[in-house]
Amino acid sequence: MNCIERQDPKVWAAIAGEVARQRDGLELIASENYSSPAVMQACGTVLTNKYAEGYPGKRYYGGCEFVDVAEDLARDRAKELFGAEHVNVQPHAGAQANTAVYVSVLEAGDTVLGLDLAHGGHLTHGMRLNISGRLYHFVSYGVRPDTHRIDFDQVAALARQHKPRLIVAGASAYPREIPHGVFAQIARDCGAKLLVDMAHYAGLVAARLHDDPVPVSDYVSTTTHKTLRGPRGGMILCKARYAKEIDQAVFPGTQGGPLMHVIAGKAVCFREALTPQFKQYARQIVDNAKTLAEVLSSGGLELVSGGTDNHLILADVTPLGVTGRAAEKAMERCGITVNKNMIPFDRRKPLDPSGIRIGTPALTSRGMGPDAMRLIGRWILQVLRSPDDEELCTRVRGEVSELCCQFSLPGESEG
Ligand code: DSN
Repeated sequence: MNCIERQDPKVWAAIAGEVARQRDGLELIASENYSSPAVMQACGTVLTNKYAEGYPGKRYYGGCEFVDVAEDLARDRAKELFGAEHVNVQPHAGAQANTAVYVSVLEAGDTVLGLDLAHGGHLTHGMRLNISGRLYHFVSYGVRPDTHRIDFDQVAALARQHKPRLIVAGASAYPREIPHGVFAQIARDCGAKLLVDMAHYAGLVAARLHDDPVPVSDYVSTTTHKTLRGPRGGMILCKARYAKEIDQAVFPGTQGGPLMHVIAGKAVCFREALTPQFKQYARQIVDNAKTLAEVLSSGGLELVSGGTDNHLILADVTPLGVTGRAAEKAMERCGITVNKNMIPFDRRKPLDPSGIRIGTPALTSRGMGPDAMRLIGRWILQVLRSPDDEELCTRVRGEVSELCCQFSLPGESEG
């Protein structure tokens, strides 16, 4: 019995339930992953006890000599991994990373271009209830109706018309590679700065499989827990000339004490991402997504943009006579976890949209490959064609469990 179980059985029951859920089900949420035991151990250390407001060598508290080592390791490794001139590893999450960039570049009321949430953007790219949309004047660009690719003619026209101070590129539900250089040219032409939010595909950038935003952008923000497979957290990369303003915008601008245990986890993650094995892992994420996309598309799902270049698939499920919400629920009952999602030009509402978003980073971390993807694709199609068929659901649930038994969670087989 461990000490949580002994002291607090209710919390332990929740943790144990989640362990079983993650082990016995198929995790296909595009923004989730399984971090390594080393990353999780770093996050569960005494570093959580330490206050360290400030930066290595310039802290507002004594006793920071060891956390300074951890933060320097994280910064140096992130710089090496992404070829960045400056890195801030303190943002608690991607939303905080984006907010800090906004605080450093913008005044309230300034104009910013960002991808429409309904076309694959993110809450922090100007959604009206988010602080980004409340403080700044965001103008949304979208994807083309025929190709579902970013409409760069529209981006350029909006940039000429609105003369934004900042352009935000990057997405959370966009299945194609983003050509960051095109954004950089548009930003240069209108005198704007460029922020690329690569949270979803940072692992693919680290593995040099996706167009690299770092050389062409002023700022790059990311989370560390999606394709990058680290602890839950955020990070900002920028040109050296912006280092002072970015560091000030994170602390004391928008955050207090950094989460030093998580920063240690980020350092461990970046070291893992520098290995050839990580590159192989990232390649398999994309291969798996392409295989799954082919099966789903040939079974009648309409894929946004017709397929995928990265770790995710956005599928219109309505051709099978089911909505996004019903699809999510039916698949969940069978042990397959995805999220309902708006598709571009969706006629339905966000709480019951036409689509689902499916991602392969987590299952790839379990070691699953194309054979498993083909099986999973067939199960998804069967369930979506008959979402209320209890007998089918019981059979698929059993088959999902059998597959999960063959692929342990990262580190589990090490005992
Ligand atoms: N909520 C995350 C996602 O699922 O894409 C983005 O922050």
